[in-house]
Amino acid sequence: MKCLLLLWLITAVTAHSWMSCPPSFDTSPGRGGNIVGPCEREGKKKIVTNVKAGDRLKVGWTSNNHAGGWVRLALVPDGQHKVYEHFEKNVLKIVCYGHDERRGKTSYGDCVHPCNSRKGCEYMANKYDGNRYDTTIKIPYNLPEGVYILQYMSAMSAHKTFYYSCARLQISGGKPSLPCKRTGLAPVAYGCMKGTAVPLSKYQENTKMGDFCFSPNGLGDQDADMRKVPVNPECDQRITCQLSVQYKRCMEEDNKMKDITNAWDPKQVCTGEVKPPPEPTCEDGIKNNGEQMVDCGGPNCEACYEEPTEPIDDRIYSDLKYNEKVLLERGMMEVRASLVAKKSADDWRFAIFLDKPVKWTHFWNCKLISVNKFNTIWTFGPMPWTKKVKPGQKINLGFNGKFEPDGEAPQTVTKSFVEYKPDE
Ligand SMILES: [Cu+2]
Repeated sequence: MKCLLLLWLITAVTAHSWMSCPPSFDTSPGRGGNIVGPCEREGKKKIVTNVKAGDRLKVGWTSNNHAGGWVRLALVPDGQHKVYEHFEKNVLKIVCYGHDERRGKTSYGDCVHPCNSRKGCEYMANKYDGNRYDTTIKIPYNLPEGVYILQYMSAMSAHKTFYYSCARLQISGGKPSLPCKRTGLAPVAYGCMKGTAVPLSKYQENTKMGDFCFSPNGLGDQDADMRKVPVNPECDQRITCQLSVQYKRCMEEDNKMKDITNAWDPKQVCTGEVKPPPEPTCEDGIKNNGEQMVDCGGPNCEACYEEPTEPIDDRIYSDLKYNEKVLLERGMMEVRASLVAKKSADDWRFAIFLDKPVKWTHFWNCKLISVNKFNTIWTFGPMPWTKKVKPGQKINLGFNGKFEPDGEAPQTVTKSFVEYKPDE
């Protein structure tokens, strides 16, 4: 019985996934995933990756035939890495585990390793390209010089438990005096394929974003400079087809796999040039380039819809105060609008135009008239007690909403408050 149990344990820990970029605590051939955590066992020889404050670092993991789920990345000082809670309170971000996005290549939580995992010399430079088994992280500016442990945690595909993997980073050049208190949850990547067993909420349970500075002089957004070449672009997160449960199909899938000269050292010699992704365009099918929607709007592409204008003649207010408050890490937005009417009207419309989808969940002194399919244009009308407007009357409107907490705050492009005449 004991023998059987042991055998089961050994098979249970083979395959699955771990961090391959930067090299983890265990880079040995045939190692398995680790479900004990907070880190896998570390060998006698400690592998350290050297980075400086402000660097970008490629972080990748083996697909091992799996698809869907998330990866939580956290960073703590060496010595604090034996305790789960320390990682929970120092989360960097939650990103997609990945899946093969090519047509028909992913089914039932699996794809053929390496799936569409990026090769060495390529890196993720666009937050909407997050399904390829890697990401890059920003090394915070406010950490005292020393050794830190980067933790990977994922319950990919249909796995019911988390897998853990850690890497040792020597961080220098930080300014510990920078103040960067954060209270919210860590941002979650956009557009991830879900895992089938463990929901996102389990990755977020008891967590808090770490007090990290991502700008040289304060809080900042950790992915604002994602196009910057990471310090380890040569790192190939795929390792080899030997890890695939379908070795032959893996070899067919990506012939370049066999060119990896030292399969067990993920820090490969980069044979080609570092290949940053193509410059964003208005036709690439990705919401990038400051676009408002996919391939439209923003400073570089054509407008997604006709920009709203408020006809001066229809304006019925003299003074409009508009305050918006954004809780970036929680994905929450509040707007308070207060205005003073300058002439009388029997009915009115208040419209809010946003540069990113917001779902207004609560509003006061008004009712919803319409919203566009992108959740970016919202039109509200009066409640019975705010319908008739007299000169000098003050009207207060309130809106509470939610948005995707992917590190980007929505902004009001414009708003309009006009008289409404139904026969027009
Ligand atoms: Cu598995």
